Amino acid sequence: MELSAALERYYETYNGERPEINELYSQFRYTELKGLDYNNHDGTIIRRDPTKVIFADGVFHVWYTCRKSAKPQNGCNNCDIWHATSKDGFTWEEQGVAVSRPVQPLPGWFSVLTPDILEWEGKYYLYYQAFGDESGKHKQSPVMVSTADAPDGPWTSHNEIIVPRGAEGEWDHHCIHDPYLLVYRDKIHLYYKCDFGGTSHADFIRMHGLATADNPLGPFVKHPLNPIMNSGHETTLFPFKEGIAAFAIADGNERSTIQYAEDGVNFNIAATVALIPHAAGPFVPDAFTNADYGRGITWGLSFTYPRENIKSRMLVRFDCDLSLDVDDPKMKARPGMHDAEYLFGHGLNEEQRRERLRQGER
Ligand code: AAL
Repeated sequence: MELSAALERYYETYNGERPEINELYSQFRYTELKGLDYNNHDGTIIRRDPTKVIFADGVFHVWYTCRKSAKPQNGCNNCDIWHATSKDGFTWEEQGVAVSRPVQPLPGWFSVLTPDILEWEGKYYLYYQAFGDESGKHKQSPVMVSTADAPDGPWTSHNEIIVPRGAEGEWDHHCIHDPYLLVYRDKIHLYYKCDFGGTSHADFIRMHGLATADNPLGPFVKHPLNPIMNSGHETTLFPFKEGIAAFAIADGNERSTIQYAEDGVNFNIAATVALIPHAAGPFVPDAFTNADYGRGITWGLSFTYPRENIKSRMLVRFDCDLSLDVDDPKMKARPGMHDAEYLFGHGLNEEQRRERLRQGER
């Protein structure tokens, strides 16, 4: 029987006939972390962009962009990469700086941020954006790496660019953001995001690319099909069944979706979700095991801003059920309505209201 486009998609694209049984659909639940101080969110301490969480030596580890300053500051300038550990994923103990800014003119002198972690042959590799320019503009941001024998460091910077920006005119000319590492099909996979096409944060087009390598220090070879995701902001991916699942966060026509690529390259929408975690750094037990059948994720860290200070940033925990080993129907249930207070909290602003009242008068 001939199928409409919608029916074709219904059978071919989704992992189940209803979201409730779609393995790549989940709600997201959030919890405030214990143990990390923010000076009452006065803007003198920000933490954001967590790596994926790993488990080593009996504890969970995470690294993240952090800035501690005498006066409140906005944006991602003057940041270093910090490290925290936890026994239960809810209470975290900050261990201090893992990687600090190198001296000018080395890439990263302006800020080192948005790290991710790779474990490879018993060593640890932190990859991060190396800003040499002012945050908020088209930043000159290639990827750098530091290495250590243990998660607690000490970290040694390789001080060379590991993934360079594309040439002028190429889609990834302006920056390589959000490096994200997985070991898949015998190769190190480094997914990344690039901003292009616009002039400011508000009108950039954002897409994701892939570079692969046999060695953590490279050479990383960019995939000929790049960009391989047309939407999303920060990169969050995990091995799932034979392929790779990815969050498309915040930007693009396919934002707020979870996507799946059976080959780690050709992504399709697998589910549309609400409250997707920003810069999600999940705990991915099989991130580096070269698994031929990925098991998925149930929690991780993410970041947002505190109600007291829209310009500040803080880490939070998210939970979900995107795992083949867990079945939590509460995470799969149809989301309820929002109450009126929540809806009115998303009301028109004064200008929009005046404009609509004027239209009503005509
Ligand atoms: C983030 C990431 C990158 C950008 C900025 C800090 O959320 O996409 O890291 O540079 O915003």
